[in-house]
Amino acid sequence: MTTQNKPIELYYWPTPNGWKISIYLEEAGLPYEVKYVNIGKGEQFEPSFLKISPNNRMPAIIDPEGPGGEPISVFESGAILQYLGRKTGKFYPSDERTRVEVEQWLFWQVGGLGPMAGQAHHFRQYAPEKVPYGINRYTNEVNRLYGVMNKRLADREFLAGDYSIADMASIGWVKPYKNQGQDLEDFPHLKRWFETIMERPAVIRGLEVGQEHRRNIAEDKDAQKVLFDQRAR
Ligand SMILES: N[C@@H](CCC(=O)N[C@@H](CS)C(=O)NCC(=O)O)C(=O)O
Repeated sequence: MTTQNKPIELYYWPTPNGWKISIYLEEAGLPYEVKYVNIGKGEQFEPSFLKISPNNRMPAIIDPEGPGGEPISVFESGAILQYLGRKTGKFYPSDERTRVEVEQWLFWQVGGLGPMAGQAHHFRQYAPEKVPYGINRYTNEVNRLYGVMNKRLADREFLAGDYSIADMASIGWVKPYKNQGQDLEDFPHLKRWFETIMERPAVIRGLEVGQEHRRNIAEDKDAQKVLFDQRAR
């Protein structure tokens, strides 16, 4: 059992990428302290945050009790999940075959489902002009990815063996399926997976973290300027 005396600092905003880590920390029972990074107000550009997350994106963590008992910071949600999984031995199997299974689906989420669903949200909800090409392209791509998950889940309960960091990475990106133009009735195995995971008490708690800060970016022009007008600095 991992004993963690000092809480893990979670740099967070309540979005699908942030939820991955609040869910993990709740599932693993690790103590943590939430440091809100208001991405609609530009707090991701604070020099102190860029030091731990040079890509100006949350989530990130600082574990005061990292390797050798020294602090370590980690950015990129997939790397954070792997780090925490190795640290605790929970939800990230150490057997090589099952670990590879989990990693394939974790990277599938981080490199595929997340970015494509993000673009679907962008073109469907946030783009100031309705661009049919962008809407169709990303709505179709998310539809394809949901189909891949649905097939995968036809003969197994979770994406990769037991419930794992791969499922935790994906659940928050399926939660807003309506805003991605999808209908879970078209994907019965995915729907069953979604409903099973959404009932887990730790998932419910993880999704609740900072819920009071959630804003509709579609109605917030200042946040749109901060988030959608970025160039190299
Ligand atoms: N690949 C990153 C993506 C993280 C990400 O896109 N985070 C968004 C919120 S969901 C963010 O911090 N955006 C701030 C910005 O765009 O400046 C990860 O998986 O951690």
